[in-house]
Amino acid sequence: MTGKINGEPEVVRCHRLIGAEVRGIDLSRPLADSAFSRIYSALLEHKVIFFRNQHITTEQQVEFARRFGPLEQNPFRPQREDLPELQIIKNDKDHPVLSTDVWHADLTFRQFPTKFTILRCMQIPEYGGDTMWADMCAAYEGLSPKLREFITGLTALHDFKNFRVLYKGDEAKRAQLLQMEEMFPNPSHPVVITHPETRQRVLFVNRQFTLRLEGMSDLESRNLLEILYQQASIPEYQYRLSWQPGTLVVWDNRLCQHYAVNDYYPHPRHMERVAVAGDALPAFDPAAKPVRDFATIARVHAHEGLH
Ligand SMILES: O=C(O)CCC(=O)C(=O)O
Ligand SMILES: [Fe+2]
Repeated sequence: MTGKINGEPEVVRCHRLIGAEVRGIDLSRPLADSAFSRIYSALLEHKVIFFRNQHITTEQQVEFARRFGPLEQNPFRPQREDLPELQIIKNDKDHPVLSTDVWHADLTFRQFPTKFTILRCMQIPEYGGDTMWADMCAAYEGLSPKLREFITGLTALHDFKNFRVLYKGDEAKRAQLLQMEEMFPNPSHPVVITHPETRQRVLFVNRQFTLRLEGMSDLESRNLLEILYQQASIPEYQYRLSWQPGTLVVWDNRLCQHYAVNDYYPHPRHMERVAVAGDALPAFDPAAKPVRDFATIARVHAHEGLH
């Protein structure tokens, strides 16, 4: 990186619960540790943060992403050969959206699901193509106390479900699928996790990758999961962003889920994506005290009886 070092960022809240804009930062220039640490705490506080007008190189995006931790590779997305940590999400007439239009946290079919995702817009479609995020702390806190108590301690199996369509066809494809199944045997994750840094409780099941609740019948699991999935669809818990080329977003997959709105086909939309590898997900800890009472607003909202 060259040029004048960045000053301190300005963080502008965009929503009561989730989403903030980081201003005054040019990611093509050096970023002091103090400025990065302000960005990192904004990420934990707002769950998803965005920067406008970052007309940077792919390498600069990767370099910025590495500040958040070691990067992971995504087994199901096209990558740049010389830079396997980079995934290219390019949709057009011949490449319809694959499964990003379902609420999810990234790669929960892994034993250690993705921690952070760093996504940058290269090309916007003629219209549409927004992305939405849902606050999964509010999703948890907005459940009735009885249901919160019931789901505490439950675990769920996860699977790369929708990506299985990539392996339809001949013998070779089936062999590849077997390999993927061996690489990603259905992990079991707590239904409610405690975020390792903020200590918030988070609802951690998602429609895209959760397979079933353990220790329950199929019918019970399906119906209870449906109630839990619906929490991500509550508008008050959501932030929706319209992209511009050069918009760069970072989110914490342990605090929120996302949904790429699929309303622009067949127009082209192009994004570059890098993700930070995760580690163990701590289960619900009854003694955990959120470092700040982030969730109060969600709880008050639920108690107003709106849902
Ligand atoms: O294309 C988008 O807006 C989001 C895609 C997505 O799900 C991801 O990058 O993890
Ligand atoms: Fe995703």
